[in-house]
Amino acid sequence: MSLRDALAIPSAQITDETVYRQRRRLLAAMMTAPTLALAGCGKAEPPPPSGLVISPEQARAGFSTTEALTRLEDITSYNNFYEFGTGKTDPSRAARTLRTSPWTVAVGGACAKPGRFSVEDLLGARAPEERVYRLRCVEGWSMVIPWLGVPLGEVLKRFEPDSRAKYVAFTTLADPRQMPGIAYAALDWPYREGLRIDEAMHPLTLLATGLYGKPLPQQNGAPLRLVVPWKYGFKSIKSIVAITFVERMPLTSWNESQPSEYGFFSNVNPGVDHPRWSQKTERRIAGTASKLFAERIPTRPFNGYAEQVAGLYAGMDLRQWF
Ligand SMILES: Nc1nc2c(c(=O)[nH]1)N[C@H]1C(S)=C(S)[C@@H](COP(=O)(O)O)O[C@H]1N2
Ligand SMILES: [Mo]
Repeated sequence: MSLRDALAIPSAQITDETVYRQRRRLLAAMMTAPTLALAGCGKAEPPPPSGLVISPEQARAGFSTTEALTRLEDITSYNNFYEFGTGKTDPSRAARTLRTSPWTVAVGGACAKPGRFSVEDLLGARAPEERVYRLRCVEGWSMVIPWLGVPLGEVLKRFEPDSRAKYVAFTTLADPRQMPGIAYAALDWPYREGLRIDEAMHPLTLLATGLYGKPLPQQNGAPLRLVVPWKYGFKSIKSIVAITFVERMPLTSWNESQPSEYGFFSNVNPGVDHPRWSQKTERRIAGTASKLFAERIPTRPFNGYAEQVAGLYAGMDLRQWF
């Protein structure tokens, strides 16, 4: 069985985080199995602290990391999803009522094959793959999350964007009956985000459908959310209902609400501070440390993905295009 096959264990078989971590250790053992067979009764190398198995290719591509994972409990109870309230624990309680099936996504704009699609049809035949990414919120905290998803570029290609498609705009559901936060003008609803087409097509950009081997919890943006690991977390828009290819830089919710604080690009950049807080360090909520005792670590340019993405911004003044 290949590593890829092993990771395709149906999500229904994976019950919780403990099982997920055990599965990673099992995979580690399988990777060293040939050596074991030769040695007869040898002992496998202990897995890295997180239990992750990272191939050099995955590491080079930025698709995974050996950094300690954030606990499932923290990923699902410390959220930003303003449609369900602005408190960190609001979404974990209020989003339980979000109906994620059936769910349709409208794809349109500058492309040859627009339409309305179920999540299944949108994703096509491609099986979700695992990506372990750092998530850095502009508020100064970060997590390490094992996502499941499909590269966004692979999905977008099927709609045959044309030469006018310079950007891609995304929209979140805005249903006041399901989303109590919509009653408050925290943002101008619906939540909107956007990427330049080359950012959208970059292999690191993920359309996530799950985490920790299971479908996405509602508070994390079920059934379908964007994950752009080198940008501040607010670019990773949740519960997407529309994807539109556009010619001009689209208006995005945070940029619209506070243009001097939140730029369109919003690449993680310790050299450019937010007007109200420094971006030089971050509280890493991971491993056994709870959110209260999270360690402060230096923030890296492009959230540690500079090798993979810095080239997208060659020649751009990143102070001007923050
Ligand atoms: N629709 C929508 N998407 C959203 C948000 C939101 O409020 N609404 N918050 C963003 C912010 S600020 C962050 S940091 C991440 C948090 O994702 P998580 O709760 O899954 O960690 O989601 C982003 N996507
Ligand atoms: Mo955020």
